[in-house]
Amino acid sequence: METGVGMSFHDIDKINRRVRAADYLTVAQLFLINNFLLEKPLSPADIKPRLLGHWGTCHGINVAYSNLHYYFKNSIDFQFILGPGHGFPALQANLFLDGDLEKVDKKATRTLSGIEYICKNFSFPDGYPSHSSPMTPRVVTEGGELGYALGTAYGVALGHPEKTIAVMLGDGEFETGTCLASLNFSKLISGKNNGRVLPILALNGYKISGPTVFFRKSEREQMEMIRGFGFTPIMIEGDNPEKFQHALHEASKLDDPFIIFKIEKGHTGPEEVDGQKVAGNYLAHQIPLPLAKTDPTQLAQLEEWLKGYHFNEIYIEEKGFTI
Ligand SMILES: Cc1ncc(C[n+]2csc(CCOP(=O)(O)OP(=O)(O)O)c2C)c(N)n1
Repeated sequence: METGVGMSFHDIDKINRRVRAADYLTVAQLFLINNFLLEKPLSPADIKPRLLGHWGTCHGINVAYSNLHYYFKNSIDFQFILGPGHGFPALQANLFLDGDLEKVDKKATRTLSGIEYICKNFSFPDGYPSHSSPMTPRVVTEGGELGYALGTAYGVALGHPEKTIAVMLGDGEFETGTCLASLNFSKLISGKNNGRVLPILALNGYKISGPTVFFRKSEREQMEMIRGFGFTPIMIEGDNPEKFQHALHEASKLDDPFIIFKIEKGHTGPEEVDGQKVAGNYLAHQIPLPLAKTDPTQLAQLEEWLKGYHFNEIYIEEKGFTI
């Protein structure tokens, strides 16, 4: 059956399932050292002794990556660059799901043992760093120091007219001089000799400890600022695949498209912790359940959060991944 923008319900479901899988694997990397498929009730022993990493940006990355993956299939002329490098567990989850990670790291198989491997090794000495690194397939920027992703994307595009480079930017990153100055590249690098750069600004509203400036502008100011730099803005909101696919289709018809992707920070994660609003707030930025190992209430919240992705429908031990 076809939907309004020509996608079948099967395809919409396919993207949604992939996002759920990537979200689950993201949260698992942040929290779990055991019980990766939740075969038993979650216990304190299943939780990492030291919780490191950043949740808030990850769902947005998983939505963007999954939609780009669906739209561009496996084109070798497509490249993704991640600005908010602190969202590395999300990038890693996607590289794992596509089997790209396994090609460079034989232990990262798309099996329970591979899931265990990426979780145990995330942000661990001698394991994977907390951000992209030379171990990350097709990496061109580390993302630890915010601001360089957009300029890097234009660098990748230089002299490669066959390429499309989607570059995800954080709205906090969008306050750095480097990122803002790189918007000028749209006036300097274009035409038939270079690749296409597709900026995707993840407008989740918050940086580490407060709201972002761009978020507090009116929609008219947001759109006009982007237009003023020579781009045509396309604004979408939420994680509906149809909207995202439609935006990518519209972008493909433009010379200098710029997607403003409004997505709640920490969406799909805990709404409230200890009486404080977390999803849709700066408190979603890092570890939203910092006491998951020692506080039974937070442990129960984590279990409920993980179960909400229904990963058992996506990964079945005897069959492997069903996506
Ligand atoms: C140049 C630079 N300044 C400060 C930081 C510290 N920092 C890490 S994450 C973060 C917030 C990023 O916010 P945003 O770009 O909006 O990403 P998201 O909200 O998607 O996590 C900051 C300021 C940094 N990594 N790089």
